[in-house]
Amino acid sequence: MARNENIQRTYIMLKPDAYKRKLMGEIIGRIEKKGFKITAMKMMTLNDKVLKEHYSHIADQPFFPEIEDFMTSAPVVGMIVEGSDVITGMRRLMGPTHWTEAQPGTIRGDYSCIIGENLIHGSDSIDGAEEEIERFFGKNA
Ligand code: IDP
Ligand code: MG
Repeated sequence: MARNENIQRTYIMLKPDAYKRKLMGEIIGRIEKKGFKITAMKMMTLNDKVLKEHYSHIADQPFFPEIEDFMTSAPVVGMIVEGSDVITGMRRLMGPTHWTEAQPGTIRGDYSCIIGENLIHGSDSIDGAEEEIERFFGKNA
């Protein structure tokens, strides 16, 4: 690796639509092929409590009950992903939140056409990533 690389880690989560549509392998493959390193991975089913914490910034939105139903409807796969500028890098690989804005070639641009069901979560800041990693993998992760 080059010297000036800004190694970070991020919390990535494949949402229930990835599980139901059997797109988990495809998405994990894209992360691996990009060159980022998956250092932890687990499948789990979320409950309302952890979801409210994870999505506290949208918990008062009118669409939140739908998100809650969707996010608890099937397993998710949580991952810690490591690499140079991986927080921004993963957000680029994912594409923007709204599929109408996501370019083909991105995960959301290629596979999503429903706003709430956009396949993948990725942390949006260093502090956010550390908080989410602790939430889903514990303090010592
Ligand atoms: P992000 O996942 O791209 O970081 P956030 O703004 O953190 O986007 O929102 C969390 C999730 O809430 C989104 O991924 C999406 O599934 C859902 N969401 C955001 N805005 C809307 C909306 O306007 N309608 C329905 N669902 C939404
Ligand atoms: Mg977000």
